Amino acid sequence: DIVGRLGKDEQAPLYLQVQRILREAINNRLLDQNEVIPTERDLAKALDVSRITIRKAIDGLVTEGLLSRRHGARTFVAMPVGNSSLKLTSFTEDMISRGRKPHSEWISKAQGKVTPDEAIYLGLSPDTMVYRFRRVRFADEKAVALEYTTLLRCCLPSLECVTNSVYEALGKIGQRPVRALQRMRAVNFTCEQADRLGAQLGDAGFFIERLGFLQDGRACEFTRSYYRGDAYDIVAELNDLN
Ligand code: 16G
Repeated sequence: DIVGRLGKDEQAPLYLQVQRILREAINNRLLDQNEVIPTERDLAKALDVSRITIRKAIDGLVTEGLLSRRHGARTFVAMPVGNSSLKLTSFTEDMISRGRKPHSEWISKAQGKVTPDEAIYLGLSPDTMVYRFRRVRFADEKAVALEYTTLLRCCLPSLECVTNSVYEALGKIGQRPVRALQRMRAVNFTCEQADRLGAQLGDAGFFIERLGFLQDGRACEFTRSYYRGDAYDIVAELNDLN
């Protein structure tokens, strides 16, 4: 029984109240990932609102990526996209392994001398040349992450080598990072981040920084990623091997 109460004196429009109830049901695992949600008719009856209101609420949650209608007409609780373990994978690989279609929108692609910040993070001398990639990353047409990458220029012959996946381009010439240091923390999106991700100002997200190292020990990549909190999860495989 996922039905909560629609607040009689609540100011929010009914469809938003319905969304709140569905969100709570999903967060509290009353509805699990991949589970079919009750039909529009049943929800309308249980919550005593019109089917149009229910449909509007569900449409919104589908657009948000919380629900999915991919399997015919039935509506499911969507699986969050995320990396399947703390392996050194790329965004493209993460999404493909989740059965999602990765795609990027480029904000910019350029080269130049390192900034003081980049030089410090990557341990480089001030006149080292780097590439900079700024992208919004999508899974099945839904914006998942905003990503800023700085890469040592000597890792790739030209900017044009990168069309989709940076790691794929690096892998082709044996320059893919083999080890990385990663730091994650929670953030609330700024206006610009929210705009790029189709989210709201202040929405919760993951901020992940990755410093990638080549086989010879040199740092080659520094990436800052802002993942939508409602579209990504981080799953780690843990061993007690000592
Ligand atoms: C991931 C990495 C990022 C890397 C990118 C390459 C995290 C937190 N970050 O987003 O460091 O640059 O993948 O992706 O996982 P690509 O090969 O699809 O361009």
